[in-house]
Amino acid sequence: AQVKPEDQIKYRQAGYSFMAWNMGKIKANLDGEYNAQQVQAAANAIAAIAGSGMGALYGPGTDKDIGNRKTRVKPEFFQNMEDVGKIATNFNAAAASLAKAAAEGDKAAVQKAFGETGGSCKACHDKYRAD
Ligand code: ASC
Repeated sequence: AQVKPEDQIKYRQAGYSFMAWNMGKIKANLDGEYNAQQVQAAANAIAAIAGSGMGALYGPGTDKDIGNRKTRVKPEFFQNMEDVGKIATNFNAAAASLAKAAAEGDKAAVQKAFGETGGSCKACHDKYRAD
């Protein structure tokens, strides 16, 4: 199915926003009282979205603002797809590790995988997101 460029941007932003909410919940659990069920639910949500094929939402026409949809993606993103692919693979692997650690209720492993997951978020932002 053909998804309009402005809708591709909308869906990818929705995915990142939903992951950010769940990252925040995991951080709150690591910083405060640890609720293994809540961490597992949040990690599963992140892993599912990370593994859902979001690369399909960076099609032609999604490199700049369109309609009333704004994007912060830099042109460099589309010029370095091999590097972007590596970051995405790292992100997906980290999110899968996070979900596995959460399922095992291993707080130390969650801490480590959470750091790796956030690190791969940041790696892409630093290179390919404006502001
Ligand atoms: C988050 C969030 C991000 C990443 C990033 C990690 O919770 O919203 O964009 O983690 O801050 O460095």
